[in-house]
Amino acid sequence: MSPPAEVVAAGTVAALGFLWALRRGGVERQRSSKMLVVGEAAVGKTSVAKALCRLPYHRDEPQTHGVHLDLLELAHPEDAEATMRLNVWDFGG
Ligand SMILES: Nc1nc2c(ncn2[C@@H]2O[C@H](COP(=O)(O)OP(=O)(O)OP(=O)(O)O)[C@@H](O)[C@H]2O)c(=O)[nH]1
Ligand SMILES: [Mg+2]
Repeated sequence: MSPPAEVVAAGTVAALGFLWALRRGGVERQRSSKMLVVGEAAVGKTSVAKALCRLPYHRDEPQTHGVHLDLLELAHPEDAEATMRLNVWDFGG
């Protein structure tokens, strides 16, 4: 595993620290992403976000106030030990 870009940008000492931590087994790969769902009101953002997260469709889905968070967890296609996480931020329009 190579040091992430932000570690490389922090300089040689940070990159070496990362590599030492990796060698000790102290670095755990993060497999999470964030998706922001934005757009005009009542166009179906929440319905799409819920479908993506395998939640049931509601014909009378209430308006989203502020932001609503959903989580989609998926098995990694190549690493049976790993779980990938998508944090879905569904904003009210
Ligand atoms: N016919 C139809 N209705 C839909 C579809 N997707 C969503 N709706 C309906 O449209 C309305 C608004 O859907 P939402 O998913 O709440 O829309 P939203 O963009 O999240 O709305 P805000 O949270 O107010 O911004 C709800 O009554 C849904 O049931 C669709 O594909 N077809
Ligand atoms: Mg909504």
